[in-house]
Amino acid sequence: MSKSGQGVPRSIERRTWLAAALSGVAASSLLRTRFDAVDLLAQQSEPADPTKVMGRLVSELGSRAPGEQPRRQAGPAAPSSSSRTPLGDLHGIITPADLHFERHHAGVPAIDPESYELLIHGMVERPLVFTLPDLKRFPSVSRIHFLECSGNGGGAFNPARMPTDITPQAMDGLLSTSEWTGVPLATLLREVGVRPQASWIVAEGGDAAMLNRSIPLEKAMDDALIAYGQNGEGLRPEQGYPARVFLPGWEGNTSVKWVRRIEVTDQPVMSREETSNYTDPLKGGSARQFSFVMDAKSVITFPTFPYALPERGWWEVQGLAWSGRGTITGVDISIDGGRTWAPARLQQPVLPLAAVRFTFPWNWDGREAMLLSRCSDETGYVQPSAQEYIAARGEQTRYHSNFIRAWKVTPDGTVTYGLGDLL
Ligand SMILES: Nc1nc2c(c(=O)[nH]1)N[C@H]1C(S)=C(S)[C@@H](COP(=O)(O)O)O[C@H]1N2
Ligand SMILES: [Mo]
Repeated sequence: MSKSGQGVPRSIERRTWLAAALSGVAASSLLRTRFDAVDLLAQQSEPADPTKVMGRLVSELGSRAPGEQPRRQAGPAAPSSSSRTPLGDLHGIITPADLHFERHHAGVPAIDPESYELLIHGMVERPLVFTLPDLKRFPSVSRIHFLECSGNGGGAFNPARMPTDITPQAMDGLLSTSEWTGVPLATLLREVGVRPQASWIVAEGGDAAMLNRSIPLEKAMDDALIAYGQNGEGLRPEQGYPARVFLPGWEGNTSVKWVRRIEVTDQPVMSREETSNYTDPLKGGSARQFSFVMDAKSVITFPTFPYALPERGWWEVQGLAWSGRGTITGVDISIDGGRTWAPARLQQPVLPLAAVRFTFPWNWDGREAMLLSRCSDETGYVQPSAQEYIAARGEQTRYHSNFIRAWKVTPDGTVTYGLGDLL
């Protein structure tokens, strides 16, 4: 009881208590009336003291706090075909399902789970059709993995005009991490019986793009999933409901959504998505093909544009690091544009082929600073500088852009993308 006793009239308090003491279905309508009355009064008495008013009742579906409204953001190039995860608004490593980035070549199809079928055929002993309930009868696994579009970070370097006013979401938000649940593709391939001569599979989506990609049989038999679950619930329609291919650590487009057909073959099909798209132009007019693995990459998510540090003193630099080759083993931070480096702390859990959150306590002295992060993985791979990256790949390719980003903090606290200053 507060000393002043202000807030809700005593009679209502008693009724609230009475209502809360009631239980059972028969009392539910009575409860609703009582609580509605309390809610109305709570609205009238500003500012409401939450310790004096019965709170909002339970609900079938939760919602975010009014002050926490992160949003996906349409991509700059093709606004209707990709949206980006608000990397700077999130904590830990899991992306809430409704904020998982999207990349659709022909929109989100409406697929009836009742009539959904996955056909596996080609160089197999027994071609089979699996319904969604069929898929769920097999032994399931749940694994935490990142998914990244190979076009992610394409805006981090522009030889014509380096951006400064770009957020981590706009630059690298085609990255999300989920707990994916499904059946190992190897289980299904054993069920149909792969012929010894087979060496590839071709997965095809049931959307209007009918996106298809060739995948080496070795990967399909290793850690590939047919996923139907995402962070504890069924896949979101945007993520491929009712089931998608999920290839841990590999470029996003190989994780074929709304998968309806898998053909076992002895060669890649050379589809549009692996010839005109998703090959990486190199210097001298050649191109990399089948650049499946996503290279190790780290991005600082705080402090970044458009944030302004209000004062000098202790700030926690934060970000995410991930590698398609395995587990992240370290992240180093530089506050002086790469002259000196110091190790960041890796927050648990540190999982293979999953984003890892790193943190670095920084005592800002109020002078200009240039913040960089550089990660390495268990294979010894070290995230390259932009100079090293451009020397190896040239200035043409927009895929697999994993070089070190830079954030410039000026004495007034303003933070902008600063890579242009380092080139
Ligand atoms: N059938 C189908 N699968 C697809 C796509 C698509 O358009 N159609 N887009 C691909 C691309 S380019 C990426 S990056 C990932 C994106 O997955 P997400 O939308 O769940 O984030 O799905 C891939 N699988
Ligand atoms: Mo993609």
